[in-house]
Amino acid sequence: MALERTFSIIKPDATRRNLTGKVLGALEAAGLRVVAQKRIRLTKQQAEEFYGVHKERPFFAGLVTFMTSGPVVVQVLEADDAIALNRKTMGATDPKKADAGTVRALYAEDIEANSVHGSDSPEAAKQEIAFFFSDAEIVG
Ligand code: FUP
Repeated sequence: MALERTFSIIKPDATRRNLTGKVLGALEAAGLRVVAQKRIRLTKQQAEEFYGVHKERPFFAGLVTFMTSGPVVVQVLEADDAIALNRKTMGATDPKKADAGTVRALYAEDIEANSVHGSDSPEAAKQEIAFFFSDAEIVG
């Protein structure tokens, strides 16, 4: 297994309910190490660009409104197989379908306000990390 980095967001529904620490604890308990982290408020332009692959989907406008509705915590996480490990720890997009004990099963409100984002491929991870962090901000 190779040491890998992935990109993660603790979303506005989680920061609003003061769950940043609970979510972070679940990620760390799974073996993911935080190597970069900052709390920011996404602009509409950033949210639209970040979720650009979904721009033709019916949920796009609602997703952008939600993602800009409050602070988020953006993170770079490191572990062996970090991308798959983080996806497994997050659970399915729809919390009703998420395995018991996953972050989304525990904390998500619904399919939109689903508490966390995690990159779904090495290409996405590279692109998403570079979207929010400079090399100097990542300290392994
Ligand atoms: P995921 O990779 O699990 O975050 O899921 P997707 O990339 O498929 O979706 C990205 C985000 O779009 C989800 F986190 C929430 C939002 N979404 C909806 O609001 N409604 C949907 O039906 C599907 C996704």
